[in-house]
Amino acid sequence: SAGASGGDGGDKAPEDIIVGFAQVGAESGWRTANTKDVKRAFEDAGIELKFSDAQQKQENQIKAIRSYIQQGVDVIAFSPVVESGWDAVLQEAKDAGIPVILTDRAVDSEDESLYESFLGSDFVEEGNKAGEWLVEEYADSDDPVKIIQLEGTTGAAPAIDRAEGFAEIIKDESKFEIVASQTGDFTRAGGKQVTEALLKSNPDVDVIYSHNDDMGLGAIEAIEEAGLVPGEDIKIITVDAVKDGMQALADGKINFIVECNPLLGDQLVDLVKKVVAGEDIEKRVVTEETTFTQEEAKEALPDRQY
Ligand code: GYE
Repeated sequence: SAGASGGDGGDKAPEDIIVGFAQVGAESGWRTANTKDVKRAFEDAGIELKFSDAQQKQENQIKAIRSYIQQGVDVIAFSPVVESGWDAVLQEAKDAGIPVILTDRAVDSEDESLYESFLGSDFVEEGNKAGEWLVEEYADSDDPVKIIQLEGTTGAAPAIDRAEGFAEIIKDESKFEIVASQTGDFTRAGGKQVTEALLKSNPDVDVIYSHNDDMGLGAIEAIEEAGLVPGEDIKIITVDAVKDGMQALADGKINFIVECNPLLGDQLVDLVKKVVAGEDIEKRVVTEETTFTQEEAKEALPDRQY
């Protein structure tokens, strides 16, 4: 392929490769596990990793990417905080001959030559799985089911796709109604604050669908402070399956979790090596994931690493 296809030859030893990684931030347990795994994988591979944390701000990520271009790194990897607005900086990387690998989150650029590959989960599928559990859970009742949705960061691929995937499944049954949907920015504090406010305007809500565990954990605090029992008075579905989420699931406070795997480090290293060697890589690498019920969480918890 032309342009930023990487590789100044296939003979670069790992210790001669430099990768710049522009991380979203440290907003959630998922993110912490992801950062740790990426750092671990590059260290194991003996590849130098320059790491930056954008504190959930796109402008910081763009700055970090520009600085990696200036430093002439071999590969840039990043997890775009939002989907839009990357064309200019990606073009700069391409012009500099530096290949880019999207890690975890996607961009909406129409020109796919601006990046080599997108490694990460299928967020629409995750939303589907959340919806399917709900449909099954309420299969025997025709009563209305009122849902509050806690959205991830506005404009982020996982927020857009998890909403879409969920809506796709529940739309066929009129008893399901999303009575309120607001962003909690993927943080525990955000989830708590939004739930507190939305419980006041929707005291009869049945279900909370949260785009990640952390916001769901915040919602649990708000529900308990309102004198209600999470998992019983209000059912909770989340996405991620980090340890704190799994613990709450095992404790009966969350009802169902769709897994999103943060351990992308080894796959990223693999893609980096191939790109540097000038090999063709797949444009889309999807991570494999499962789901957990309360019983399954109890079984999985002792071995859960993150
Ligand atoms: O689900 C959430 C994190 O992009 C898949 O970002 C990731 C999401 C993850 O803040 O917890």
